Amino acid sequence: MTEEVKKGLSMTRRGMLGATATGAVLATAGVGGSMLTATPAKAAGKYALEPGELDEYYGFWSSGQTGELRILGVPSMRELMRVPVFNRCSATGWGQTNESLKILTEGLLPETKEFLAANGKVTYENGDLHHPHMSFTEGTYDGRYLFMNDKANTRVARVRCDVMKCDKIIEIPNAKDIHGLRPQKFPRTGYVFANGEHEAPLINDGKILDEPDKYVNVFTAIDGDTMEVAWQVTVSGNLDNTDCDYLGKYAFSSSYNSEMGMNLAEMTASEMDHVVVFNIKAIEAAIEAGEYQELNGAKIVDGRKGAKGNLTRYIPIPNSPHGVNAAPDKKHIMINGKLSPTVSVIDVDKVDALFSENADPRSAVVAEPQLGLGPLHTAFDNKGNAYTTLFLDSQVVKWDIQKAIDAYAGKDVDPILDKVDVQYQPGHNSTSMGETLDADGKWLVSMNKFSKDRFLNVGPLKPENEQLIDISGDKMKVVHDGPTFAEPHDSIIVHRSKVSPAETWQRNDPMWDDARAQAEADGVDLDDYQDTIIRDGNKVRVYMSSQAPNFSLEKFTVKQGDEVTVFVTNLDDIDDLTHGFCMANFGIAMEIGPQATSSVTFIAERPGVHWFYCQWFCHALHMEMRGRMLVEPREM
Ligand code: RUQ
Ligand code: CUA
Repeated sequence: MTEEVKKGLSMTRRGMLGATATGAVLATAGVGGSMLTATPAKAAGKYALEPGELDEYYGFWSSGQTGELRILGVPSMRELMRVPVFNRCSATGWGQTNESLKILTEGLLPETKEFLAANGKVTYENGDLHHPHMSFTEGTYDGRYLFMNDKANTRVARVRCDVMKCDKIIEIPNAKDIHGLRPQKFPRTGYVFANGEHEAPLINDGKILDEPDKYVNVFTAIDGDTMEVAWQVTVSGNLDNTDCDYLGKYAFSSSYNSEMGMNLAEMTASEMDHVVVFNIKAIEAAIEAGEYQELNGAKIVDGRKGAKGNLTRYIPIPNSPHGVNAAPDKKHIMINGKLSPTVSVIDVDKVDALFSENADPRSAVVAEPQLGLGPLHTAFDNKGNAYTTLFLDSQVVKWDIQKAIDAYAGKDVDPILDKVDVQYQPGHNSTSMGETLDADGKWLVSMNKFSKDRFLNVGPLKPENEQLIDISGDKMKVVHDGPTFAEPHDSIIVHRSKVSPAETWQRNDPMWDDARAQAEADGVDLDDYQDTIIRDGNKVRVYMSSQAPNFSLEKFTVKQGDEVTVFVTNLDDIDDLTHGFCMANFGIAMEIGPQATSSVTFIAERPGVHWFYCQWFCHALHMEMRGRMLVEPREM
C-alpha cells in the first residue's frame, strides 16, 4: 500500500467526524448509518450543526492577554462575537469613542490617571482577562451581567447581557493584580468576589522592598449593581482562585504562597499552603459596626492569620493549590492541588464549626482523592461526578464525589471513573451549566494551553486548543478540536434560555447619556435628527445621522487645529444594520449599531479634503456611503 492509501484507511476519529459532519447523514445521527459507531448511545446531542442551526448554549469565553470577552456557540464551538473590554478594538472603536473612553477611564484610581498622563495615555491599553462569570439569582444564571477580571492592571469589568457591551470598569484600590473572580450565587449577585494575587506593602510608596512582614494581600467584595468596592479584607499569603458557596455564607480563596515568599524557592518551601475562608455575614457585621480602616476609599478589615474575631479561617491544603470550584450539590468546594496530585474536598456544613467552635480547620476537609498529576480546575455534572483537569498528565479525570468521601473515611473504593487524554496541558474546564444548580451533564470543554501538532503549523506562536468532550455517557469522549488565539483561559457554558440580548439598541440607552446631554446643550434633539455643526471656540461638534446607504452630512468644514467631535446616530432600526464611521488617515473608526449614537473626538491637524466612510458593510451602496471633511489651513 502507498503511504497515501494507508493514511486514508487509518483516518482519525476527528477526521471521520469532520467528514460525516458535512453530510446529511448527521441529521439522522443515532438512527442508523455510519455515524452510529462514532456517536455514543446516549449522546449529549450532535455538535456539528447544519448551516443555519442554532446552538443550545452560549459560551462566554475569556481571551487572557488579548483582553476581550468572546462569545461562542456550544456545542458547535463557533465563535460568534468578540466583546472588547480591556483591549482596544479596531472594528468597534473601543478605546477610541467617547462612550468607551468614559468606561475605560472613569473607574481608574487618581494615582493611575496621573501615572498614565505622565506617559501620554488616558487609560491602560492592555489587559489580561481570565475569568468571565455571569450574575446569579438563587444559584443559577440570571442573564443580567457578566463580570470579569483584569490580572494585568487590577481591574474588574462588567458586561451588560442585554447588548453584550461593557458598561463599567473599575480599578481595585489596595489590591495588586486581580486574579480569581466569582459572583455571589445566593441569594443573588450581589457581591463579586475578587482576589488580589500579588502581595505588596499596604502603604506601597517605594520605601519597602524586602520586609515580607509588611506585605499583605487583599480580598475584595465589589457591589455588582453599583460596581463600587463594598469592602476588603487583608489576608496572609497570596490569593489565587476563588469561589463561594450556594448558601450565601462563605467565599473561599486558594493561596499558593502562604510563605509570603518573594522567589520560587521561598514560595514553594512549605508542604502546606492554605485556603482562606471568608465569613461574609461576620465581615458585613464588622463593617456595619465601624470596625474597619478606610484606605484609598475602601473599607478594609483585618483577616490575616491570627487576627482576632470571626472574619476568616485558614484551612491547610497540600502545597500550592490552584482552582476553587463549588459543586452544584450545594455542599462541597473543590480545592485543586496543582503541585499536589490531590483535590481537597471541603464540606460547607462543616465550615460553620471552624467559626463557632474554633474547630480544627482540617476538620472541614472530607475527601482528598489522588487523581493524577497537576490538578488545576474541576467541573461538574448533575450526577454527583466531578471532572478535573490534570495539567501535567494532559488528561481530564472523571471521579465520583461520594466515593472520594467514602475512600477518605476508610472504605476500599476507587473514586476514579474515567480518564481521557486531551491535547495538551489543560488549564480550566467547564461543563454545560456546571457552575450553577442547573448543571446538566452534557458537555465539557477542556481549555488546553498547548496545541503543538494538532493544527497546521502557523509559525512559532501556536494557537491554544479547546476540546469539546461529550460527558453524557459513562465514558468521556473528545469530539471536537477548536483552535483559539491567546488565551482561552476560562469559560462558562450558559443555556440559551438564560440570555436574551436585544436586536437593536434603545434610543434612550444610558451608554450615550453624555452625548445626549451635550446635544441638548447644543439645541440638538438626538431623536428628531437635524444635522448640526456647532462651533465653540476651537471646539467643533458635528451631529449627523446614518441611514443606509447615506450619512446625512455629505460634507462639513473645520479649521486646522480644531478639536472636532463627530456624533453619529444610526437611524436604521432593523436588526443587523450596523454602520461604521471611519475618518481616513485620521486613525478614527467606530461602530454605530442600529438606533445607537456613537461619538469620537480628534484634533483636525491635517489640512485638506478627507473622506469619511462607512466601514461596516450595510447596503448594496455601502461603498458609496461616504462624505468629506474639509480642514482649512491655519491662517498664518
Ligand atoms: S487560573 S489555569 Cu488564571 Cu483561571 Cu487556572
Ligand atoms: Cu453604512 Cu456601510
